[in-house]
Amino acid sequence: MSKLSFNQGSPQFIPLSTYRAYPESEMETRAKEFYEELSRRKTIREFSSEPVSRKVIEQCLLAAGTAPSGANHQPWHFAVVSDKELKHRIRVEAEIEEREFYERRAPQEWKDALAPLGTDSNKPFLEDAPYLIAIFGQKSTLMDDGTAVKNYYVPESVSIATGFLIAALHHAGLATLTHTPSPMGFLNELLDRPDNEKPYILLVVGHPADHCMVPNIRKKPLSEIASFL
Ligand code: IYR
Repeated sequence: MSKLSFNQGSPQFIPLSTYRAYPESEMETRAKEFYEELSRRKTIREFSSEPVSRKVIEQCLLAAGTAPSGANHQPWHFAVVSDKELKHRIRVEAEIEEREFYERRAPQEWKDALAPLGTDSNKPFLEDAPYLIAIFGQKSTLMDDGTAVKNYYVPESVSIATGFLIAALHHAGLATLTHTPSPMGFLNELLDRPDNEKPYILLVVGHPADHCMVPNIRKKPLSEIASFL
């Protein structure tokens, strides 16, 4: 019997009612259109401070929450930050780690790999963007009685939910940056998250700044990312 209220315990099955089938030609069109929509997404590093409706963010988080997860434990938490002072504190802490990374920790090979992206330790977007979403993975789920239930495939589950979130935000007309200051334990402290949670990604969300520039990079063609056996 599962202790988690969202899982029913002994198997309980209901008919699949949400699946939709399409004729083959429509499937091809839908697949192509979805690819075209996603291929317009670019990671940006120059955000405008134009406000974003909380409703849009909430709806996109619901989309992220539909992701599959190990044993349906949904081992994620999204800490949504819009408070100016808190964003400032996150920027200060992130830049400490980033300076350490760029000036000391990063091996030359890593710095060479980042050169085409033009990144450095200065992170103004952490204050410019209207929202920062810190994505935490939960090693265990804490029950009301204080006991902990182990979660499974946490990195996989959190990554899938993050992918859904990025796609949903893009679809809604927002831009993102998947920022990973490392280590980012400071997020637990600043955002008051418990020890069973580990920060995975700090997602920067908003509209692009006027005249936003992006690196001139490309995605690999199908032949380089897939094999059919
Ligand atoms: N976290 C650093 C470095 C960085 C690392 C990778 I891998 C990137 O794709 C981009 C940046 C930073 O945010 O600058």
